[in-house]
Amino acid sequence: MKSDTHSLPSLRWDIFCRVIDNHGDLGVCWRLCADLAQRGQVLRLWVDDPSALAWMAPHGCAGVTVHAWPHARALQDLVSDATFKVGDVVIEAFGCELPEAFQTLLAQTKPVWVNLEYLSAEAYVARSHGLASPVMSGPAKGETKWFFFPGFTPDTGGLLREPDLFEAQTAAPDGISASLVNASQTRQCKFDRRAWLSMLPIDKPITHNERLVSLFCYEPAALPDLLKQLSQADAPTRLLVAQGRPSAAVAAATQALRMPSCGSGQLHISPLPYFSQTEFDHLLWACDVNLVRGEDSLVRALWAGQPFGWHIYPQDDLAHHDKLHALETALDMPADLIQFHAVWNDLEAAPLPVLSQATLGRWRDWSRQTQQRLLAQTDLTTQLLRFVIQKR
Ligand code: TRH
Repeated sequence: MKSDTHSLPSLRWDIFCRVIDNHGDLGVCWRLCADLAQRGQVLRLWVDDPSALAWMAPHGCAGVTVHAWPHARALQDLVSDATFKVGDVVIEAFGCELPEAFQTLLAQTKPVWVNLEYLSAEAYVARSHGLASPVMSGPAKGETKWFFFPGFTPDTGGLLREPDLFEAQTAAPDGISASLVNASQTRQCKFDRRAWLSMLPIDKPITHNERLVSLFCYEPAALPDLLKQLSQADAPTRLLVAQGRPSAAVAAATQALRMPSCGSGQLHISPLPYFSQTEFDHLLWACDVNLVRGEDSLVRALWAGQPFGWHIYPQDDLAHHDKLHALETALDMPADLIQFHAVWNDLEAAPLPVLSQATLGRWRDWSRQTQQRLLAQTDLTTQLLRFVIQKR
């Protein structure tokens, strides 16, 4: 599916990303690069730790080249290389400071310089989106950076959503999001849920009566409570656990409960391999409930349109509490889902609300309505392209 941004001029982009911890910084930058490239843009991604790309994007993407973060020596070489040209657009992701020598080059060629910020539903986002930030010191003194804030309302930069995302999803046999797509559009990419699940490299095949819950979280204190609840439920659940911190957290929780590592009662726990971002999307489309975390997987869970719980990235000063409340308000979450989030994010030490069929049914309705509402918003990449062209 072509979006109207395919007809925009092809620009050269330099995107800078520093991996702080976890996978979100690189995850967002990669999705943005791949989306821009698919719309005819040409990108260099400069990243200090590209190791996670080996599983996130094992096949790379035509139009995107990945480069080591340019430290002093490499920059000397760039500065003295007459063939090296700074891109038409420079993005510093999440306020990562550009290397000084690169700022010197940038001051000569004056690209559009954008600071892509973290996603939040808080009120400051709409106030700050699109504002100029004059550079007051350093080699690029006198230049202007522009703030670009992702967000959930039309007065923000929007959410990443590739033009073909809903075409890809519509082919799911359970008809996920079918109403969102014009049936006459060519379906380039078909997702067959049953076939996908049957190919999963896990310890035990999934049976049709199992409820599927994906788990991608940090270390929620309520995790043992969740495992206990699922093991005592009246229907079987398969918990599909992402690699890394989630699987370590589940191992600790089963140990604390003296539960076998594969679960007990109605609960079977299956560890997952690391997926590519495309396969991670498929996981979220295939599951009945998605427990996600951070920034990028939250957005993907919204696009999956299934009930979800969000484990927000915890901050030392508890700033994440306001961020969580802002999301709950912006998305008009049902009261019991807000309660689930309070417990799941350790804001309240109470029992986790029970994930009954009736509750999940209501959360699913809400989730699909929310998805439809957010689809009315212009996606982030389209907005960014228009913004950059306007500032050139
Ligand atoms: O990894 P995260 O917790 O990243 C966090 C958050 O973005 C947080 O806001 C930020 O401040 C912090 O990093 C520094 O969660 P997130 O954002 O969902 O990123 C995970 C990425 O990993 C996402 O792009 C999906 C991808 N992924 C895969 O591609 N395959 C997998 O198997 C898994 C588990 C994740």
